[in-house]
Amino acid sequence: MNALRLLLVACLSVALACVSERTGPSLNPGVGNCQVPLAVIDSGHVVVAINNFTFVQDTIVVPQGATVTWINCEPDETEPHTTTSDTAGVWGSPDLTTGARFSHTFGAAGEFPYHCEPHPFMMGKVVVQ
Ligand SMILES: [Cu+2]
Repeated sequence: MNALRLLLVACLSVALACVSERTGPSLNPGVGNCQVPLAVIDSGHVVVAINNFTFVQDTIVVPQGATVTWINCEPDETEPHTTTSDTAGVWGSPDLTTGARFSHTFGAAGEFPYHCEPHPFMMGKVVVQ
C-alpha cells in the first residue's frame, strides 16, 4: 500500500515517470526517445505525455497558476498531434511532431477539456483548482 501511494505521488509530480512505467521499452521502443528537458522539470511544469494516440494522464488536476507542458512521446514518423482547447481561443498548439512540446499556463479555476485536432478521439481534461 505504501509503495502504491509512493508511486501515485511520483506520478503526480512527474507524469513521465508513469509513462515509462506503463510503456516500457519492450512494449514501445519509441517511448525511450521521449526526453523531458531538465528546464521543464525544474520549473515545476505538470507534464502530460502524448503516447499511443493518448494523453497520459488524460485528466489532470492542477493548482491555479500551474503551467502544463504537453510532450509528444510517439515513435518517430507518427502523425503529429495537437493539444487544442475544446473552447476556441483558450489554447491551441501547432502540430507537435515527435519530441515537440507545448505549454499553457492556467490562471483561472475551472475544467478545461481539450482534444487533438487531427484525432478528435484523443481527449483530455485539465481541472484547475
Ligand atoms: Cu493526435
